[in-house]
Amino acid sequence: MRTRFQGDPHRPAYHFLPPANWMNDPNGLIHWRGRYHMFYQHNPNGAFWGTMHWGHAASSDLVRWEHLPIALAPGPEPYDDAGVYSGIALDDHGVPTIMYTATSGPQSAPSVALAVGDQDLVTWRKDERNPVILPPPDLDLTGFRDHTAWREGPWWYQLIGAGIRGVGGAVLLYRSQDLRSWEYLGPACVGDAAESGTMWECPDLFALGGRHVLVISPIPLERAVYFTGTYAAHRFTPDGGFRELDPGGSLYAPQSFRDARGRRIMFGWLREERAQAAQIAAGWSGAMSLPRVLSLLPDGGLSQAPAPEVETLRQAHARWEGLALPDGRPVAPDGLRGDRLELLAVIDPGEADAVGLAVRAAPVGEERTLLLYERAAGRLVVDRSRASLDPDTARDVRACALALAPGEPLRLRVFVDRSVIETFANERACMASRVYPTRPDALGVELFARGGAARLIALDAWEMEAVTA
Ligand code: DQQ
Repeated sequence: MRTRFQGDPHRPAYHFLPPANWMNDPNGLIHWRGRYHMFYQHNPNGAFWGTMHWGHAASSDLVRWEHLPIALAPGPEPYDDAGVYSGIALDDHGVPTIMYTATSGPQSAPSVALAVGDQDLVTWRKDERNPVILPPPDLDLTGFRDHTAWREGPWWYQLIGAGIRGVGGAVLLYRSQDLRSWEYLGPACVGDAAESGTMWECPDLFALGGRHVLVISPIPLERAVYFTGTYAAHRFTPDGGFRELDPGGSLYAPQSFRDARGRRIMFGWLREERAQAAQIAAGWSGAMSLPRVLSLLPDGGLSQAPAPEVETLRQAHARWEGLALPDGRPVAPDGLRGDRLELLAVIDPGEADAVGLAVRAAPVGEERTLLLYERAAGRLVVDRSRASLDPDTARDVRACALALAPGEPLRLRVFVDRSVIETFANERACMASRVYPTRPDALGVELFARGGAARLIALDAWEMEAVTA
């Protein structure tokens, strides 16, 4: 595989991805006996969605992963012969247990199935009682799949993502004492289709900072969002409307878990944003976000920070301080180039309307991706309008809210990993996007200010270790 993908200019070098072929949702994230395990939706038959299996990898540091054998495959029993869809891994009193959406037949009829693993989480045995849950017959559902679960005393509780026809997305609540026989308790939360979509994929519910957070990937929004709220008496009551988790264009179907240190860590699938033919020709599709540690901000929003372990990938370092950023004249820090970088820029926006960074920039700007803070709009923008000369790649402008307080510098932390640009700003804004420059010299980094002069306080840049094959 090393030879096969060597020289592929788009294949990420330090964002997790399988040895080859298709990957989508992270599944069954669990910290088990000192190792992190990541399972993922995987098609071993090509770089396109289909014949869903569970791929598997393990790591002791969240960033260097060992690929392990495929954990779950469809069949041979009919209940999951159409695919082993997304799910979770649980510690059932020391017994590693997977719950997943089993799909069957040409219509991919969904149910819930269970498998039990060995202590290394390498081999899995499906339960004879499968399927253990069928969709509730009294609801007219547009979808029924994906899981999140937790324990309360003797009870396991589980939410399943769903859509109620003519109403909206929903999460359906179940409980069990043995993970095999489940009681349906009704919807724990139902959305309005016009606001939050017709079906909620990949629900994830967890307590954080004294609140509860419900993350969903609604159809047809094509991006993950979250509600904060209260979970009590079998109901999740949102504090208000949903907020954006990562509007960068790529991140979908995230899942989180609590590690042994009590951290709430999330990974999300970074979808390709180029033509399917290009994905198939490349022989791989999909990457995982960096591990993000979640916390709650004073305003109730979610803060996502790269796990400190990511810093262990840092190699050669350079630093620049105190550079003037004149209006409209980009500044290229001497010698700074690359497609495998971490950049940490602290910028005083001064009088400028907008300040930021260009990455994956070709010499005279034929291709480049901009990450910029726009003061008046109070937003962080990823501008891909000139990211690539290839018209079959995403070339749009995406934004998320970011208002700097008076005197607060912009702190942009940007991870450039070939086709992945993952940006974190001021501990409260976060966007992951995919870019596919065609020019081999699209390696430049520039700092810029528009509509007034600004000042770079400091820029740290690291080359990042290549850890994927
Ligand atoms: N992907 C899985 C589903 C889930 C969707 C199937 C989200 O379980 O709803 O591959 O990307």
